[in-house]
Amino acid sequence: MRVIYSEKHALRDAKTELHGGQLVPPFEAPFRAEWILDAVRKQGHGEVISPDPFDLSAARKLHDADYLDFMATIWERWVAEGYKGEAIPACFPARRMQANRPPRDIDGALGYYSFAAETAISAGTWEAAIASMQVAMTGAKHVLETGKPAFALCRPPGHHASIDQYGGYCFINNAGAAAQYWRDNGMRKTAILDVDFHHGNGTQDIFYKRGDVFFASIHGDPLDAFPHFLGFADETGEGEGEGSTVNYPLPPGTLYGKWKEALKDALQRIVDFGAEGLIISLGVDTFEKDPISFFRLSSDDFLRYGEEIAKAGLPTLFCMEGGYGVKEIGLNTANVLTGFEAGMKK
Ligand code: OKP
Ligand code: ZN
Repeated sequence: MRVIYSEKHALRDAKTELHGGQLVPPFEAPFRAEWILDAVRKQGHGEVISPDPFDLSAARKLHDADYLDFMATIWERWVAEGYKGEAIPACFPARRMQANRPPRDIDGALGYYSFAAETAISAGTWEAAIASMQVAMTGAKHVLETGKPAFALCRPPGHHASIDQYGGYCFINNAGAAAQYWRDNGMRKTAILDVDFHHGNGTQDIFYKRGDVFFASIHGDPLDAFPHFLGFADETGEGEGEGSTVNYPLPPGTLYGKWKEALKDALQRIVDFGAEGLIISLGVDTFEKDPISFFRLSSDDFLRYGEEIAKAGLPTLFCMEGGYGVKEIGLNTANVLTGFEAGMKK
């Protein structure tokens, strides 16, 4: 399978993540992309290309202009402010406060344009985020032009990035940019299936009122897992998007059997919707040994579900999202791609 990768991911190398009351080295770190690239090569997915230099015009259809301006300038503003650490928000527009006036003050702006505090902004973060989006869009272009699948090795991930907020290690919605590319280049309907352990709140937010991009997510129940405040089964879309969002929140300890039922249901819904292409937000943090998640998929389960996805018979782009800590993130990612290719031949 064609792989798209950019060395610029390494520019996203924050030193801190707010975790358990401490500033720890981030779970979302450069080694992830290297381990994944090595493993996909090892399984023969060796045709690795660099991304095309796409500009932000697709991203502008997903994210608000003021959010993108904020993201482009926050690091230099933070440095000019004289702060010593990385940029971390500490005050948010919570219940019964007003969330309609972007503050002039930098601490206020950070809270306004984010929904969580674990993700520290550092030098190079924005450049890496743009490269990650380009990786996804280049993958989308490849799939559209050839009809063949592709793996966009995106880093940083994207599925938590909403219309106007970053968080959960995400800044630009990469899968969303890929879907937008398809829409702008002739596909009438597309679908994003998010199999990362965490709910794709950003992707859902972006497409919630749109009827042209179906969104399905299988994830840890928000009552038990990040991002906590979105991803419930009663969220089904709004307006033109009514019926084109579906969530499968699942409990701690979920094994492949139950997870696969959700996957099959989601794929059926996507086929019924009439999607002409499928984007998989591919997080491998559903793995039993993932350090921050609670599903129990084994490495072989990733092969199996890759095969299931191929049965939908759609032009498919895989966009990397999460998966942390253990060496198996490479194996598990490569297994999905290998399983998918095996399923295509059946
Ligand atoms: C990003 B992606 C750990 C709690 C979780 C943020 C998780 C972001 C996951 N201290 N914090 O969806 O894999
Ligand atoms: Zn995740």
